[in-house]
Amino acid sequence: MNVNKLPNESALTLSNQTLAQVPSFVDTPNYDRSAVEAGIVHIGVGGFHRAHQAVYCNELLKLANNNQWGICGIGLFEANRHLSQVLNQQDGLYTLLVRHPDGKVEHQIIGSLVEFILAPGNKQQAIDKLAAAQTKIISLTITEGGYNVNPADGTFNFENPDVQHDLAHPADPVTAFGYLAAGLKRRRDNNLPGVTILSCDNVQHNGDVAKKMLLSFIQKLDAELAQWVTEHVTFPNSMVDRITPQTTGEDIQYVEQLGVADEWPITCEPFMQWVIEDKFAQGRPNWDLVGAQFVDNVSPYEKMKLRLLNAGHSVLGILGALEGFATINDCVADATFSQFLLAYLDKEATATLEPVPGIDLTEYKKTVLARFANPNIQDSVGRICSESSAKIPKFILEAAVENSQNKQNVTLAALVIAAWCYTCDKQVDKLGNKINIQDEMTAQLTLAARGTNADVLSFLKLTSVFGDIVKNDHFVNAYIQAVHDVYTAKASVKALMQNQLN
Ligand code: CS2
Repeated sequence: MNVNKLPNESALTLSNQTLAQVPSFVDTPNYDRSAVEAGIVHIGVGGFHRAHQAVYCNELLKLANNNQWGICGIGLFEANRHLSQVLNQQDGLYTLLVRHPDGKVEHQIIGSLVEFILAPGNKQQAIDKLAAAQTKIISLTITEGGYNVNPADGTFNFENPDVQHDLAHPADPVTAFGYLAAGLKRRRDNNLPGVTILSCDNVQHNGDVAKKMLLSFIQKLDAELAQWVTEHVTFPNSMVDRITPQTTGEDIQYVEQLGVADEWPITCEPFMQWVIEDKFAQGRPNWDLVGAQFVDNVSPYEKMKLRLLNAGHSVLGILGALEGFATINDCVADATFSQFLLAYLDKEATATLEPVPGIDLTEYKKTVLARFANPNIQDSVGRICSESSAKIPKFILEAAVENSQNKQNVTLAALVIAAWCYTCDKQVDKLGNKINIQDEMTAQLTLAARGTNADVLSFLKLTSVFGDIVKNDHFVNAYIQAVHDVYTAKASVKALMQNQLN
């Protein structure tokens, strides 16, 4: 977070005690927070969770008889310490700024997060919470990379040193899987009923993936526990959506001008969507009363969202970084970028989609473009490009592989991957400015990309990101041409994008 604190003496420090004095134009929780129980434990309380699931829960808590569906957040990492301090000091309250394209801003204080545990230093407390009888749902936003999947074969990556640590020291976990295993073991040992593990990450079949990865891990640890989990725990798939940029110093100042001192407000777009498979072990909140959708099969919704919205973000982000654009709205304001994006969505992404019940894909794509264009969201290209090594395989490559198998067009995806290779190799945009992209795999990506001169396929041979796509001739042919074009154009990708449109 880019924090630029501006002390405003008269602003109210947000807490339970000051809630009643918050100006009336700010929507506040109208329910008794002291009566709310945390039936949901959520791992990974990033901005997205606070703009999405916590908001659905807040709306539901406003309706009668839903007190059991508050949230206890768990932060797994030391990096969550600041968040923990802020939330604890503000009694879990924070301000949501919903920014509309026309400049209108809705302000809302969200009260559904009633507890927060910083796991490092409080491991037992975190495990106790996962194992508490009151906990009916454990939800996750642990990021695409957090599922620890080997891209080459979809198996659990046991080589991860943190996983090895957790297998050797199951009572002292550091990974999400280690914590889940410890919490589930205690539930089983205490003869408690099972629980629902609800993945809210941008991963196709996120519930199935969570189940497969967790069971692989637990099987190694304790085969009987794995059997218990299979019988007692459910893993609904879900599709989640709301664009949530990183909080900035201006957001904090904006809230202060409203008269509220909130150290970590959240900004988001008006659009929100949540489609969930109705498969809960111990009941569930009626999120459908506040806009979520329960369905039997989430797959078409997930695929649509990942391949249109998330892929669209990566297409713009990767190409936009080379062009020197700072935000996604800057990218789509450029005609070549918006036309290229539409061409990618129409020619390469839509070709891989099945019909989605109740959704007109042409309309959906128009909405995606309009959402990206919202000038008040200012979603940074840096956020979109961060952790591309975990995102691009799921957002773009899976579709490219399907298109290759069907001998469909893959040249637009190939251009994006070639541009990503160039970025990892040279790390400067077309104006010569340094491109800084946060990625856990930066070292491997850079090394692989730097081999391109000697071996044009060097980048694609990074199997931990690309699986075995290098064996796919249809994609490889398009990629070789794209690498040649991008390296000749030296970061000036716009003309190459234009060529693809002619
Ligand atoms: C983005 C997502 O991380 C990304 O690259 O595409 O965070 C996106 O903004 C959300 O999935 C929107 O629901």
